[in-house]
Amino acid sequence: MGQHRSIQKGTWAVVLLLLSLCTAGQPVPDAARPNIIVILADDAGYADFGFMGSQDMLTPSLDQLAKGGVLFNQHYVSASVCSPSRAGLLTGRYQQRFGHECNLEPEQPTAFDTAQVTLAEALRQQGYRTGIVGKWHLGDFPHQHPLRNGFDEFWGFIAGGRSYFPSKTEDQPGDLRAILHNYETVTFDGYLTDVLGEQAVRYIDDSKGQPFFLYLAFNAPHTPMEAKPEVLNMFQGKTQRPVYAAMMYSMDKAIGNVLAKLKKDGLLENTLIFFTSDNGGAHNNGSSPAPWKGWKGNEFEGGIRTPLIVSWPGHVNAGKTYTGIASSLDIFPTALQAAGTAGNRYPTDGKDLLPYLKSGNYTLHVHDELYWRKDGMAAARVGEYKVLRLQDGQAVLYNLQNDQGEQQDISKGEVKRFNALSGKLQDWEKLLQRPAWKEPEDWNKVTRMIYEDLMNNRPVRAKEPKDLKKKKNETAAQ
Ligand SMILES: [Ca+2]
Repeated sequence: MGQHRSIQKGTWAVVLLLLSLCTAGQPVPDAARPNIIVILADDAGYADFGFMGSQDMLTPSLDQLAKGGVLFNQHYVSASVCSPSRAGLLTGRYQQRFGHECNLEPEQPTAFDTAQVTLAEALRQQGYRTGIVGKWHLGDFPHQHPLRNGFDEFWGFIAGGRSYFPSKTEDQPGDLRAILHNYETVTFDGYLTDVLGEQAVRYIDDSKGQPFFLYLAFNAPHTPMEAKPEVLNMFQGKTQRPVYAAMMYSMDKAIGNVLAKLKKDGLLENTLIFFTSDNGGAHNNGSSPAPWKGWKGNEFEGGIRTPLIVSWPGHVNAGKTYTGIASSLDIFPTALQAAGTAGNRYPTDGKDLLPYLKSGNYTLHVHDELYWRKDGMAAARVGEYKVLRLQDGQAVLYNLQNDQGEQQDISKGEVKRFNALSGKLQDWEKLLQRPAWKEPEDWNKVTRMIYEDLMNNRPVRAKEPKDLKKKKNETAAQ
């Protein structure tokens, strides 16, 4: 009897064990664990997309994505240049909090602060497979490598830019522009933007059976301006900027291939997709800053305001425009919340967008206050007002509600408001670390000149350091 009982007990133990194994192996319901894809363009102009009304850019895949999701037209990135914007996006924190204020030159040992939790790290903790395809630009020391910062797989390059075609000089082991697959230098054939799309599709294929995070960081349409000849032909004579248009079209096509892959595998419904550009259009790639003032490198609207598409069929409405203020810092907590974890477990400056997307009131500001600073040049957006301030205290105040072009400085007429915003900006700066590195002095000088000229509504004297030299030579020749 006793023996019988213990056999019974043993049987139950096995059954319970099997049951518990079954439960442990059972995936969390699909809806709670969507795949997450963040797609980043590099230096694209705010309105240079079909879905933003462009007449000469062809972006049918992104237009489709926007149609199936929500378009934020008052979305800001956290920096006006590549590296700090990516540091903010991937951590969900104002990157100046950890010294990542300036753009990144090679060989900066204090670049990306690896103590920060990246979105990849946080999602990996939730059981996600994590991959980056494309441009890193967060540091080139071994500890700053994507695989040391939360990514399971890396196919791309470490530098801030590179040729779109295989290059004898760039595709060399040890060159920061060379393509790496994880730690190994690899070669590629054809046009890089196409290949990034192919690698993204391959990564999705390899991720079968596991929720995945894909950070697809294109270098298009950043310089060098290089298009595929057959795509360039499509745009010759049809636009003033055929190379840029061709590069945008190729990026859109690569994104289209990723979307087609998701559709084919039945994953589109269960994938949360974000698309934006890391900063506004640059002065040297054919992008247009319209309808804004400023461009990449400064904190007028043209440098920091980029369209954001959020797509998650069944969870996020289709074909809507969100006009309230949002930030690229919101991607981190939104993705984590969607992945079934509380986004606020991490010290983020962003906010979960999902409640705002479900609210039905798409005019609500997700942020009443947003702040920027690069190399001492800073800005604050508080409600409809925006202050921009240089190191020496020169500052302007705009009311964006009736002056979206930032033309009328009202700081003298609205002294109280000007002082309040300036005070808020200073309070925010108290939270920040000193920049862990600075930008080259000639760039700092040119950027300050650009601010002064734009603040005074006059033509800019220089857009990059080489313009200063040109000017000097012209003056000497006169
Ligand atoms: Ca950029």
